[in-house]
Amino acid sequence: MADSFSRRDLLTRTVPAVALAGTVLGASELFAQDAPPAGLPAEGFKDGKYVLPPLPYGYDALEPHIDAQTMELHHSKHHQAYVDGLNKALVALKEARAAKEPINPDKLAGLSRDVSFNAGGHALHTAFFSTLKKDAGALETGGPLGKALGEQYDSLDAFKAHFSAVAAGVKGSGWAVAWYEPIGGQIVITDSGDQDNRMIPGATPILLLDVWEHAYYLKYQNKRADYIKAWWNIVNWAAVNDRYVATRGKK
Ligand code: MN3
Repeated sequence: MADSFSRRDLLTRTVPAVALAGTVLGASELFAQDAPPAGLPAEGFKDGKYVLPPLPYGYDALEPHIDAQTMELHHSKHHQAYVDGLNKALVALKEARAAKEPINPDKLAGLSRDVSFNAGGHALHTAFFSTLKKDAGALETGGPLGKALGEQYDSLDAFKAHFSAVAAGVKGSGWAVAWYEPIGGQIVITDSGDQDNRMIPGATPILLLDVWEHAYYLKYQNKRADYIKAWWNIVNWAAVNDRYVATRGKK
């Protein structure tokens, strides 16, 4: 399982494309292609539908940094809900077209947002869970990602400080995401806005942190900064480096 998440051809590539696709009525045709636009790992879809990928570790594997109950709820309830919501919205859009009823703009807007929101949730959670591991070890500063961060942020510590500040500054629900932006070749950190807004079309998330309250509140309550600090202990840098190398190679 863990190996499959690091395979180049299975990496999440076009989350923004999914999000943007969800804003147009004809989006569901895109999802019928053999290769899903989300570039989700094979565990993320099956037989023309999106499915919940199993975690590559147990729910208690990230203790004490993230508790088992949070992991179980986050994966089996929250992530599952995004998968179900995405499938449901795509079917509803298809049925709306088939019915050939007068266009209801409010209904279409709602379904479009459902696709975008849930596709973002599915893709981001899949990538997030696949880049966590207890005792994963430090980033190799001489490796591809280590070198890039050193050149672009001066140091790994400076990058981490920047990323942590973005995560801490998320208003309401959202994510901090470090993207590889392919035109400028830069690693850019943004906050996601829920899980489908303020993304960078064409860019690939390589490191991401969910700061929705469901991701940490059972253990950390209002102390999001403590959660962010603890999370750095379980970043699977080898997996993050793999994501970076894979997407950079597609430039
Ligand atoms: Mn979440």
